[in-house]
Amino acid sequence: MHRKMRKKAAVAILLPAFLLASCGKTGGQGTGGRTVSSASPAEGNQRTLTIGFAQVGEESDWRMANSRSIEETFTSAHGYHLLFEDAQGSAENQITSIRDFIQQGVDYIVLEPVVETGWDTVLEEAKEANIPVIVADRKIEVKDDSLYTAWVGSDCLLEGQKICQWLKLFADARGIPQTDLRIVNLQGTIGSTPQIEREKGLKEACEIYHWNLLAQERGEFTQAKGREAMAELLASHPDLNVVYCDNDNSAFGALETLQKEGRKIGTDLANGKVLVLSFDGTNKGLRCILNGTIGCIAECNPLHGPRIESIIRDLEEGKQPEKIQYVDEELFAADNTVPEVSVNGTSYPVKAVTGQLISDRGF
Ligand code: GYE
Repeated sequence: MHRKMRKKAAVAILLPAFLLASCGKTGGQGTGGRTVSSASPAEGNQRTLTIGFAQVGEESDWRMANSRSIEETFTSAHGYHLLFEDAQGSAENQITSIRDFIQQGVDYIVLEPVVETGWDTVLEEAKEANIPVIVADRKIEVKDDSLYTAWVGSDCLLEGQKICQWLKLFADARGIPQTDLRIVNLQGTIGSTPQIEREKGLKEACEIYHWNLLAQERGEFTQAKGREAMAELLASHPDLNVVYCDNDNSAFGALETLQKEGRKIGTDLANGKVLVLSFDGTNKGLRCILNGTIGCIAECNPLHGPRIESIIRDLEEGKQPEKIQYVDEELFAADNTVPEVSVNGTSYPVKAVTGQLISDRGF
């Protein structure tokens, strides 16, 4: 009851701040630290919204861009007090942070979960405390969907399906029999949505096109683990010719190892090159497409700050946001050998990477 009253008051007084924000006020700078931004709304005396944000960690370029997007969105100048907690890759730490947020009586909890399961109890506690929970990036699997208000993030299954469709059509275009594809998978954090869904896309395609999935090894979404996992895979499967990396950073590690081991890297499978595929499309990832070391990248967009803010704005205005919100994403390759891919009846163009395209992007 008490919370409802507070929320109503906020609707009336926060609106002008949001309108101002959409009239060209800049996003402001990050908090400069990893914990708290100072609590002073820029305009008038409207109530500051306290946001408890439970972040996964700092494992990848994607994650760093995602954290920046959050910090640049939830600034004190825009009427927010951001409590930013970095879980260093541990779901346990995230549970502790959520309990702290509840204790502190934050207005909203934003969770980017490490893995999909294990959230029921702590989110019931948030619900009892009447604190809305917004889930972003990775998904959660809970018995009761009312434990979170909305989710925004990527369709990682679609990303996997798109990149597999590209590989299929690329092999066709180059006259490589599908059965000649010998694939290894560098897996992201086991039990996380991108790992689960990108693997599903790959395994579906292996069934349909009779690809050989030689092995899977944990790359943990990091460059260091990607490097190590690639060394093991090369030792046990020297005949591999495609590396399906669950993100750009594990691909960077894989590339280092392939180079060190003297393997030829590129799209020319017929001449013994190893074809590397990846997800994210960070600046550095796209530059690898330009220099010929990554063949294709399915974009995974990390700029969730404004998307989460728009959900919070809806809630503050008494509107019901869409429960599940997918982000539109692109597919990148060096050229138009494959002009488009088609998944479940929808066509997606393949974008040829240029220097201009890279410098125009926000991450
Ligand atoms: O692909 C990877 C990051 O959860 C979608 O996590 C995100 C993934 C992203 O570390 O680079």
